[in-house]
Amino acid sequence: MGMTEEEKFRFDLTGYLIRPAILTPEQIADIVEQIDRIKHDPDSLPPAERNVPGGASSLLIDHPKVTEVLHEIIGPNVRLEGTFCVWRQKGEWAGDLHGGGPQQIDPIFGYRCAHGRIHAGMVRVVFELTDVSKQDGATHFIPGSHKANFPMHPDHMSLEPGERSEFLTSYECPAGSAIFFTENLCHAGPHWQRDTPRVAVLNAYTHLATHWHRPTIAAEIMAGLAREKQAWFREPWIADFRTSPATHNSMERFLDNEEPTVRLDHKP
Ligand SMILES: O=C(O)CCC(=O)C(=O)O
Ligand SMILES: [Fe+2]
Repeated sequence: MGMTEEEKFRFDLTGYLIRPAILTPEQIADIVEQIDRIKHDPDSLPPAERNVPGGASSLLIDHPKVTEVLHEIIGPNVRLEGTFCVWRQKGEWAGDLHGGGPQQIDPIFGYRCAHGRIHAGMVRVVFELTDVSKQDGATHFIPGSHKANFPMHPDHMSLEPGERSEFLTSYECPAGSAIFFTENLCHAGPHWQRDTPRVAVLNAYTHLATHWHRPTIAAEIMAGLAREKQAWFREPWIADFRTSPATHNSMERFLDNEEPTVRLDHKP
């Protein structure tokens, strides 16, 4: 159980890590089918499954091969605070290189390692649901940039062919793989190159004390999740000092209570 020493070395050195083929072919097929319908025929799905993390994709919330990594690189208290799925056609893209350098995404979400332990404030987990090759245009990284001591240099920030940093890299992996990266790593979702779509789910996990993304999950999606899954979206606080000893905002406490998840009724 847990990460291997080699995985920890790799994640700390580069800022990302791939766990290949953690999903079964049946799980992959069910989630691809759900995302196809979300993007192309949402009315064919019950309301609770019309977006991630509902329906078949809910197994990604707390997949054991993901949870054990998060507990090593974020800590024992983790929340899932944002998720989206993509059906990315050739030529579509998510955006330019961002992150990396000394300022980090924000110090409270920063990457650090102390006393042999990694403390990554926010970790993105990409679940690739098709086989991906290095040329396809999946998420690209500048390895090591999560620990860079100088701001990202403009010469290394282009995604244009022929102008790319020699350090810019991507990955190849079989369908059903999880790619973990700290949001402090300089990364991008470049133009998709393949004739067949990129089908993926991208989750953002953080420390229980913090909240980067404003919640956007629809109330009917959340209501359709099992209580153990909802627990990943509990409110961001650590201790309630009205009791003695203080009450800890643990998963177990959430499961023993009727308390709702984070508020979902915000207007943009
Ligand atoms: O779409 C991608 O490949 C990456 C998107 C991104 O920047 C992120 O998930 O933080
Ligand atoms: Fe990003």
